[in-house]
Amino acid sequence: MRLSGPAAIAALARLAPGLEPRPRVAHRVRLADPATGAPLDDGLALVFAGPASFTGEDVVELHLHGSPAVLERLFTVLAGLGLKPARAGEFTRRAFANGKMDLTEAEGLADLIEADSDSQRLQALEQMGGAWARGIAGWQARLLDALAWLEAAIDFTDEEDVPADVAARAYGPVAAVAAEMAGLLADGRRGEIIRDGLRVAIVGPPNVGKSTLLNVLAGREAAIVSAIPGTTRDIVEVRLALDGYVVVLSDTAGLRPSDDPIEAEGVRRARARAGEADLRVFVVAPASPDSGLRVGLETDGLAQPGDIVFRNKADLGVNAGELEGTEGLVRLTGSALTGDIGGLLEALRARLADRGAGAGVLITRARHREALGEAWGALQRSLEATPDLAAEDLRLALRALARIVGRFDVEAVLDRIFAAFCIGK
Ligand SMILES: Nc1nc2c(ncn2[C@@H]2O[C@H](COP(=O)(O)OP(=O)(O)O)[C@@H](O)[C@H]2O)c(=O)[nH]1
Ligand SMILES: [Mg+2]
Repeated sequence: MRLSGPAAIAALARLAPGLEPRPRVAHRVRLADPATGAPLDDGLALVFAGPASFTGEDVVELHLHGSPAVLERLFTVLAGLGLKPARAGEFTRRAFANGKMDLTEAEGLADLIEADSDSQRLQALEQMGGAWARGIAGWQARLLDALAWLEAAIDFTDEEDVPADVAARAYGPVAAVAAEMAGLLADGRRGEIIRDGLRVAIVGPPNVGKSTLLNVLAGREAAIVSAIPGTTRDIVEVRLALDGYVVVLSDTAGLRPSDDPIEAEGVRRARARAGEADLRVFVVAPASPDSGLRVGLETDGLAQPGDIVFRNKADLGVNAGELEGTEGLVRLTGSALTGDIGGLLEALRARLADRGAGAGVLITRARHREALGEAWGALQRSLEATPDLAAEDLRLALRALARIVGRFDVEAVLDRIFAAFCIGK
């Protein structure tokens, strides 16, 4: 049990009278109800004096026998001492409020707690350790510097001690920062794939064996398989771990025109899911008319280079036929029924190695991508703009970056920088 706040250490003194805790040292304690002297539990107590604690406040950690009965008694006694139960995430929130971590580090912590693959764990540790925070602080410093030069150019061009080429000195660093951001944004969603999993959509005409294939990959009967076309209507999602990465497979309704409003909605969802996915596996089978498949792949623009075409039902011994207009696709042949899925797992592995690899800062959340995209857009605009408009764009970019880490006062830092200009005012 963790107590945080100005009353934490006093509360410990009430529970364990006579204890003289030294910070960061584990003390054996027999806790007792201060009102009655009745024993509560026998355990360890650790004190972290603020600000050198997780929340930045005084913190007491009690290592107890964590049964519901012990906790229930302790909660009651602590409530009697005027303490209240923490809400979800409140300790981290206080740590954020007290400047112990920024938003990206808090997100890293949350991701670490949730991590169920090794790559997720490593990425979360990196983010929790401030990789993003440092990267963004670096950009902010350079952009603020550029902004200061621009402001100087706007306000003080006739002053002697401001060089005439100040504006020129601003644009170079801005272009460099914009290029670095563009590099991060064009990362093939590596960080998000580690965090959220590689999203794979299984799509194709009805009755070709999509659901059977999903079940083989999942190792269980996750989706209903039947010989009746149009069985799958909703999206069936299965998460699986592959080589330390998470893969999220979606089985979808067979693509075909339908008058049945429910099936039509299923087809709409299937297309949407295929569009959002990182990788599409198009399943075809001998019985499916090739023309239907071509329409699906070309006209709708669902297929992207690197997608997989899985020619199923090879056990029937019938050639599924060549597919036209499918350049850049990986072709595999197999039988979901017999479980011989012809290198599909290896193809997924190759994709993970391709997308997941790489160290350093990676975008892990849509929130980051959105804000970073906004910052980049503003910087691009500023490069074409006159100093006064460029300065406004730089402020926009700085504000977008500030949203990612959750704090930052542009004006305050500008004041500090301007103070160094010695303009004499
Ligand atoms: N012979 C053969 N039949 C298959 C194979 N895969 C699926 N099927 C059968 O094809 C029918 C449709 O399968 P299903 O997975 O429901 O197809 P979906 O509509 O694309 O999801 C079922 O009767 C399956 O047993 C395969 O590899 N070989
Ligand atoms: Mg199905």
